[in-house]
Amino acid sequence: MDRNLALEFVRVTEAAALASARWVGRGEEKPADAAAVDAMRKAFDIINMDGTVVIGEGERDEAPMLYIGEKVGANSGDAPALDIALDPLEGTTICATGGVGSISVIAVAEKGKFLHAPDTYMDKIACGPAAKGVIDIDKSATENIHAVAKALDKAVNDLTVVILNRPRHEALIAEVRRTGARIHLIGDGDVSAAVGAAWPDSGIDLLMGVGGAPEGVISAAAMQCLGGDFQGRLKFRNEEERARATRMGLKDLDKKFTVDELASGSVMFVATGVTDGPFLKGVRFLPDGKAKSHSVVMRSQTGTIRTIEAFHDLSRKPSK
Ligand code: VTB
Repeated sequence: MDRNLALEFVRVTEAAALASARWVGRGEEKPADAAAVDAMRKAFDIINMDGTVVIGEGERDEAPMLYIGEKVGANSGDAPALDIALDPLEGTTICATGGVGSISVIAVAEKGKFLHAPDTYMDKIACGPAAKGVIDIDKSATENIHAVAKALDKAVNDLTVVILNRPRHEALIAEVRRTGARIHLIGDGDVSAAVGAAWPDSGIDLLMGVGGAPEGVISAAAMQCLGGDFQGRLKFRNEEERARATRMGLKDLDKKFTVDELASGSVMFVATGVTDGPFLKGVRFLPDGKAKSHSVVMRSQTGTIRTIEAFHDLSRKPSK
């Protein structure tokens, strides 16, 4: 995969982040998301690739743009065939409320290297490089917390676990509290939280609990670049969801997926902050029609992590 592409993709997440950042705190999720989708879709057209969306805004009949299976990129004929996992605005509610950790994100892999995850739930666990190999989603939260604390050479009560604040996590939260570990409850945005677990100085050591499966694949791509670890298991609420997973080609619906089974080969992860979060700052609108964005570009092949602060003159953007 051409390494220069990684730097091209940052334009795509920047465009989506700048567009949705206009909607921060306005209490409207749909237009915020639509702005991000529209900007991301347009920005893809300038990239020379034969891209296929494998994790996107939904199935073809439910999403007008960036649906699963949609072709993206200006394919000049000899362009690389790539699979794209994207979320133009991960954390629409965060954006609508001006909360913490909404991002625009794209992960890219060679053909067939992402799990084609259905839009169901996934039980997840994620940690940073120092604890890679010690987590196991089949073990109890208590066992995982003790294993991670040991790997990080920290006392358990110095560990911070991020969990989505949902009624379904009542028992998990109670168990984690019993271990003495600290908990950071989040309203949404478990991609930011998963990346945070592998990001130095984010204040997050571990992510646990059930979130979206598409977000799990995107998080796994980030972990491949950062050297962190991730495991997931799909969670279905009903037979319709199980049928959807089967339709997408999954055989063992109860399988424990390792990070390598979710995202493998040469992977790229590119994200731009919409609101401030554990690893990225949000968009700042500056005087004179300018704006500043903060992005990260990472590749699994080399492990290089670039953060990019960009100053934009919005009056000179081609889409204007
Ligand atoms: C999480 C969260 C996302 O979906 O994956 C969540 O990180 C899971 O769904 O930001 P529920 O809201 O039903 O718990 C999001 O909130 C939105 O994609």
